[in-house]
Amino acid sequence: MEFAELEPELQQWMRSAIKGGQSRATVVDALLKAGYQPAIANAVDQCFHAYPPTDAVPGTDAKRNPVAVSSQQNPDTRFRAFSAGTSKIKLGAQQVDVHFAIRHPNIVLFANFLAEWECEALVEMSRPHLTPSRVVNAQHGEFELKPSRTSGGTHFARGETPLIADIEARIARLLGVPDTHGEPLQILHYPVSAEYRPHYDFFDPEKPGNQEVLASGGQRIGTLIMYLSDVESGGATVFPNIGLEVQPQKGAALFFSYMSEHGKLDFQSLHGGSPVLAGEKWIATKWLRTAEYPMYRA
Ligand code: PD2
Ligand code: ZN
Repeated sequence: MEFAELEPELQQWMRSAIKGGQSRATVVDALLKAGYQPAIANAVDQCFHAYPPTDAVPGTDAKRNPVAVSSQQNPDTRFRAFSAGTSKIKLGAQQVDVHFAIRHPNIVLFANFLAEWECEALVEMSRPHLTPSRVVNAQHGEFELKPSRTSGGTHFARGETPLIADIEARIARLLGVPDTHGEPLQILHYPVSAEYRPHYDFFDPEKPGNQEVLASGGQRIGTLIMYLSDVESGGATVFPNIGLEVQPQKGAALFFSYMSEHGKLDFQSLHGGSPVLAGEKWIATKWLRTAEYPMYRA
């Protein structure tokens, strides 16, 4: 079966799956499950040849990522490398400091990423629009309410307001990934007792219910959690496999990544948001993908 003879929609799906970092086996498997004949594998090979997945590696475009190219790239991830003690990374009006940096898994805590007024503006924009947070069911792909995630949330399309566009440009400059690789900005609110139990932010590529989310923008490769409030008690972001707990601090941002340039997923990135015991917790989360994330998913 020839790639050129396939329906344009199927060609497009195949190209974005490959560009998004999906392996040959995963793409072929998804097509077989969808009812295509084994000869489809030939078309997949032709597509791999014509649109190699290396096109998807972000952070290498000098014009779009001036900060990234002037600094060291982390050999284990698709993002810049950061060292503890680096201070005053100038990003527009904000001067960001590296509070700590861990290599395996790759986790960096930045201080001063957001100004206080930006945190407060994001909270006020979101407060009237909160709905219960959902998780994607890896078996059938539906978004479901689950006791494992009890925050409320809302989201904003890329560049939806000047403030959001500015923050997204800051994230792109800091991490070295184009803003087009970002999902819509999620704003999450945790009242007392709300939590997000330990999970991975990447999608298991073997699970049928994840194929649709993977087809738009490819795999998730990194997460930036921006703390919009302090929390009186509880509410830490925890990494149970490495015994790390990060207490929210208004304006700080926690970055972690979990997919190498070769597509290897890091299972040490298991993380959660522990229950809020007193006060409330507000965060903004930006999830980053291997490839461009379509605007219409906002
Ligand atoms: O609220 C958190 O600390 C948290 C924990 C785990 C947020 C996320 N995951 C997330 O937004 O993915
Ligand atoms: Zn998470």
